[in-house]
Amino acid sequence: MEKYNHKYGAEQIQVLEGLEAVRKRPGMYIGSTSVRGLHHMVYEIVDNCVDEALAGYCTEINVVIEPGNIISVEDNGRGIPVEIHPKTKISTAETVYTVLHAGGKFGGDSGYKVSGGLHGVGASVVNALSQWTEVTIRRDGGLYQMYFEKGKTVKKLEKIGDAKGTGTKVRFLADDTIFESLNYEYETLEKRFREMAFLTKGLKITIEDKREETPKKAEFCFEGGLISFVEFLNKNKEKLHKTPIYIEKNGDIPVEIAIQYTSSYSENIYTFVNNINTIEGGTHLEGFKRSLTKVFNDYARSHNFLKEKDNNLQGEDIREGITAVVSVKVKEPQFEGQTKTKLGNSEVTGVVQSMVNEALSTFLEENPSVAKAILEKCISASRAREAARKARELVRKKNALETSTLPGKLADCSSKNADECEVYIVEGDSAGGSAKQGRDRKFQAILPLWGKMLNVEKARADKIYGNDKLNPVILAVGAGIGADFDITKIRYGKVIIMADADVDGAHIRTLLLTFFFRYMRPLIENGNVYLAQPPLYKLSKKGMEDVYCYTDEDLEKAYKELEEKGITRDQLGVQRYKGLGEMNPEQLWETTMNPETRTLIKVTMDDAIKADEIFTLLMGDEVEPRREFIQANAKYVKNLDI
Ligand code: 0R9
Repeated sequence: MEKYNHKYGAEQIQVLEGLEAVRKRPGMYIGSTSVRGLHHMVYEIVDNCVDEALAGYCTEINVVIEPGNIISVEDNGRGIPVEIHPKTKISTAETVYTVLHAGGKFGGDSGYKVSGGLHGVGASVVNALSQWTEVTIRRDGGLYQMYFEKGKTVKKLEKIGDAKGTGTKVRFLADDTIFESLNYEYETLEKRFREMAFLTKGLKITIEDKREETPKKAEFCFEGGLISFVEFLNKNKEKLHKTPIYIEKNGDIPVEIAIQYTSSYSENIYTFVNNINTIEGGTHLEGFKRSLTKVFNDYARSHNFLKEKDNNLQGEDIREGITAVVSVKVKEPQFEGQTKTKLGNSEVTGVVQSMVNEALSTFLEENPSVAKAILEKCISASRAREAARKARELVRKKNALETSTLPGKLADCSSKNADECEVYIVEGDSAGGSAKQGRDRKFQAILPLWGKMLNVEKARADKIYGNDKLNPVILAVGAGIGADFDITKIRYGKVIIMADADVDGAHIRTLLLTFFFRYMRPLIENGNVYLAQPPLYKLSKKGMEDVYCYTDEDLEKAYKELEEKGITRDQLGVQRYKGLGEMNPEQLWETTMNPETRTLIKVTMDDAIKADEIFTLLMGDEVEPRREFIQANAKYVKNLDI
């Protein structure tokens, strides 16, 4: 690309300093330089297209991962304005790509930007953090193009031909000197775009991965919007009513909600503000929960489901088995909380609450059979809660009689400072034995689990308290479960699941993750749950230090590196670890438990949701999806357990 020579004026120098700041502190603008931040680059660009769709001008967005990890995003909106901007004296399009936060500031008449990634910083940040960016615009019958390198204009916007229709296409290559890796995960992008399509009724989003010989692609367009979202989330669950309850109001704060009850015992409420997933909830969730509790209690009283002597149903009773998506649009959202995903705007609570009060009570009056099915479940949940309280009391009394409230199998650590303490939940007694001997007993505790675990999908809280497999986990963590869970009481800052790298290990991991997701969710949200990574292989040779490999790719890499040192494959002894129990205490310490050398994977809500989905599928009542999943995944099983 030929360099474009032009002199910088005072405005432009300020611009370059702005983008230089982005390159100096990328984390501040894009969250992180890990693969998460890399994906945010794509979301930032796609968010601009969604804004155009929300303004009513764009119906289709096409995303392509091109070979070499180049991202291409195209929309069929109005096209970014091309005329010279009166303030910057350069084209509006170049302004948007070179001035920090310009998209919002220079936006034309719409002035109502609601979509937005976690950081909402826009095109100029993506431009600053890319090796190159190419922007092509179709507008007013012309085809325009401009080109940047590391945020600097290399080729100013110029008309390069004629064009039919309107739209914007952006291609960029993220800067590999800034991001840890440029390897986009197709599945992550696919999931996000599916979610975006659910949240913007009728908008078509396509994604295609052209990096492999056989490209992967998907197309999302949901005329049902949130109704389709809830149906998707419940696809493997037994529903209590056929069609989701749908509530929509387009006032000053537009609110859209879909609700469907299932026979499961879990509560799944997903909330969004301006299409951003508010994982930590906030005022919109608060308003929704308050209204649910009030409306169902009022209905239960007025229709004799609750007698005068009966206590009111509690919120948790009413939310058992619920799947709901709550989406609000707020002009100036305030995000709070640890991950800045909690809505703080207090005015939203009342708006959501009064809207749901009205719409839901009308729905229940008009659909008495649905109301009956839901209320019967709520009442049985309230009975189970009472039974759980009694079971909990029993466990507490029993523990008070015993000398210690900690489970017998737990080898605790000596430190009582939760921040530095960690508990390894280990599958099997023999691995537990090695872990106990190998650990640093000052800050590492070991809790061996054995035998068949309880299927949490088919059990309520009353069955979990007192269950001989899960109760030790509850007691060891020390913070209760369900509505009683109190994160300030956790006894360990890290709860580490250490299971074999085989099918049984995967099963126990899924079971425990699902249990944490359903009954100790703040533990995951707070980032306290980890997966240990035991090695899969050991390469050894006399006179050479053992080499541990954690994946098949690691093994190939190690072979290559050793070959470069003159050590051939047939000179090496290869041990494939079938289970943790095969490692002696020293090996287990060195490879999996020593904080200096181990690799821990922090479990995110995404992982837990995936575990929950798989678990619902494998353990739930619906047979057909389970059969489909097993058939589709049977081919992978041999790779899991060689
Ligand atoms: C492929 C990625 N697409 C975009 O980034 C994109 C931005 C954009 C846009 C407008 C239309 N389509 C777009 N696609 C637009 C917005 C407005 C007026 N005309 C066109 C407006 O906001 O009023 N723009 C986003 C910001 C800007 N345009 C603006 F600041 F230049 F106006």
